[in-house]
Formats: sequence, C-alpha cells, structure tokens
Amino acid sequence: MTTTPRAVRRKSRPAAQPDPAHPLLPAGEQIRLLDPAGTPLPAHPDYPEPPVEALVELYRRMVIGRRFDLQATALTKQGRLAVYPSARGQEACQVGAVLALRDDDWVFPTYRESMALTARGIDPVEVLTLLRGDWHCGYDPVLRRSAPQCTPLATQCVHAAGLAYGEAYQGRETVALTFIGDGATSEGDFHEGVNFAAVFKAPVVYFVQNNRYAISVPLSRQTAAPSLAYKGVGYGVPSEQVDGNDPVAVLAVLTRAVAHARAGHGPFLVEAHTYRMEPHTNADDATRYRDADEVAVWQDRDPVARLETYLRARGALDDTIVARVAGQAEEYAADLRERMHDKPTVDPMTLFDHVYAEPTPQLAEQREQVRAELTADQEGAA
Ligand SMILES: Cc1ncc(C[n+]2csc(CCOP(=O)(O)OP(=O)(O)O)c2C)c(N)n1
Ligand SMILES: [Mg+2]
Repeated sequence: MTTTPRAVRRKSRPAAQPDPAHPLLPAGEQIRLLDPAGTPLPAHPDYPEPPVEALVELYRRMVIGRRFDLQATALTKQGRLAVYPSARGQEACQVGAVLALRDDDWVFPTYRESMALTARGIDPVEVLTLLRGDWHCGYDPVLRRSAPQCTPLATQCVHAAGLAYGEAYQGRETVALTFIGDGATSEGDFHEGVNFAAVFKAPVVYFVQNNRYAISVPLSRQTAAPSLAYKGVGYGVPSEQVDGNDPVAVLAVLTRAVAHARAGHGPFLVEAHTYRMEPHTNADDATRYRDADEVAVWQDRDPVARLETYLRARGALDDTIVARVAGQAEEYAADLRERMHDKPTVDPMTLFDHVYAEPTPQLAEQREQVRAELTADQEGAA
C-alpha cells in the first residue's frame, strides 16, 4: 500500500540574528573617544586612551603634517611638483597610523600617504621624488621600513601580506600596516591580500581610510555594505570602525589592532570614517561632484582643532606650546620650499636599469628609442 506523504508542519521561529558578541564583528557605531567639539566621551572598555605624551606628539606631527600638505599643494601651483594628492582632513589617520607602529614595523602606503611618510621621519624631499616625476621612489624602502607609494590600487595589500608572512616565518615580530582607500576595497587585490593574510595568520593591519570618495565616485556607488569593516569579517578577520577625525580614537584603535597582529593572532582590519577636504589631486575639480555644504560639515569635524581643544582642556597644551609647534611647522615648510627649488639631476636612462636582472629584447629596444630621442633633443638644442 502506498501512502501519500503528509506535509510536515513546522513551527515558525524568529529569523536568525547575528550574534552581537561575535568577536570578528565591528562595533555597530564608530569608536569615538572625543566628540566632534573635542570634549571627552566616557572611557571605552576595549580602547583605553593613549598616554597624554603620545597625544601631544600626535598633535605636533599633525600640525607639521598639515603644513607639509599645504606646502606640497602650493608647489604644484609653482610647477615644482607634477601632482599632489592632498591628505588635508585626514591628519588623524595619517599620523595616528604611524604612531601606532614601532620603527621596525613596515608601512605600505598609497599615493595619498605622503603625510604619513613624512610623519615617520622620512625627508619630505625624498618623499616627493615620485610626485615630482623624478624617480619611482626617493627613499630607501628597506632602510625606512616603508614600501614605495603605490598608485595601482590595492596592490600594496598583497605586498603587505607577503612581507608580514615572511617576517613572521623568520621569527620576527614585525607588523605591516597597509593603507587603503574606500574605493580600492572593491579591487581584487584587496580581497586576495586580506584572504591570504587571514589564512596564513600574517601580522597585517589593513587600515581603510574611508574618505567617502574614489575620485568622483561617492561611497554610495562603491558599496552597499553598512561598513567597509564588514569586508574583513567574511575572511575571518576581526574588524573595527573608528571615527577617523577623532585622533585619540584612531590611535587607540590602531594600537589595539597592531598589538593583535604582533601577538600572532593574524590580521586586523580598521575602517576609519574621514573626509578629504581637497580635491582628489591638484588636477581634479571637486566642485563638479560634491557641494560646499557637505564640505562645510566636515570642516566642523576638523581633527587638528578637535585634538587641540581636548589637550588644552587637559592642561597638556597652552599658547606657548601651540606657538612653538606652529613655528616648527613653518620652518619645516620653508626648508622644503627651499630645497624643492633645487633642480634635480636625473638621467632618464637609469629608468631602465632596475626593471629586470637581464633586460628583455623589448626593453632594450625601448631603451635605444629613448637614447635616440635624447640625443636628437641635445642636437636640436645645440
Ligand atoms: C588598478 C587601478 N585602477 C584605477 C586607478 C585610477 N585611480 C587612481 S586613484 C583612484 C580612486 C581611488 O579611491 P580610493 O581608493 O577611495 O582612495 P583615495 O584616492 O580616496 O585616497 C582611481 C580609480 C588606479 N590607480 N589603479
Ligand atoms: Mg577614497
């Protein structure tokens, strides 16, 4: 006898909810230790406030960093720099990241990170060599533990994973921090880098500066994710989001992220919510894709003013110290201006020297082409 199966009646149950205590998930809100006016918020259980001396040094380097940035933009207008992607407005991220690291840790910067590199103590003229169009990189990456600034988006994410894995493999406690923009988190290399680092427990901090634009593409056209920090969770990487214009919170969150990586727990991803106040580069016109009201909102969240207000209220800054720091920033800019007026001696033929150990026939052909053009130029000038 055959029986007709009866429909199984299931009781309905509430939809599955993500476990809020899941250790990989970022907090639902940006971590913030100062409000936008610079008033301290209640202490955070997971992110203790960094020591006040570190915050004063953060302030000093942010002020110098901002002055450097302004000077670099001016140099483009004077024809001394080919191009400059400004980081004005992102000072808390640029400097906070550097201060969270040890000198023997590595950074993997993009074109946007000139300020971070100078905050690391690299000579600004060496940093600007790339943007002046003189050479691929003006500083010694191994000596400065800083990779060349990357223009191909997100490729540095893979480099950082490889270097960090290699360092750990050799028993060293190096951490690699890689900067990456919001737009570049859509690139395959970002995902491959994070995945590799997660699987092989490479000590990398992926530091996403979400400045809300990829040139003219706004965040709303870049991702549907509620936070870019969610992109780490899918790969098994603990992630956090922080107010990127709160310097105290940026340093606190990155300090913890770096400690996590150094302790051998693998990578950590931090999304910092920030804003670039200037156009993408000096060659861009930002008024074509964003309005002045939006920029004004972010002007009110200025990270330098925010930290200054807080440190003054704590008695760690006064008019004398503020004036001294401003003086140091002016000296820094004047020295840079002066030295950028020196015309560098660059031999274009050296461009071919370090591409391959054994040059390919194509490269040799291109080398000859350039040599012929240079000789023709010289003969024309004579
Ligand atoms: C692989 C690749 N694709 C496209 C570009 C062109 N490009 C240069 S910067 C940029 C926007 C990147 O935006 P984001 O990652 O948010 O960084 P931000 O410039 O805002 O710091 C694009 C598309 C590039 N450099 N490399
Ligand atoms: Mg961006």
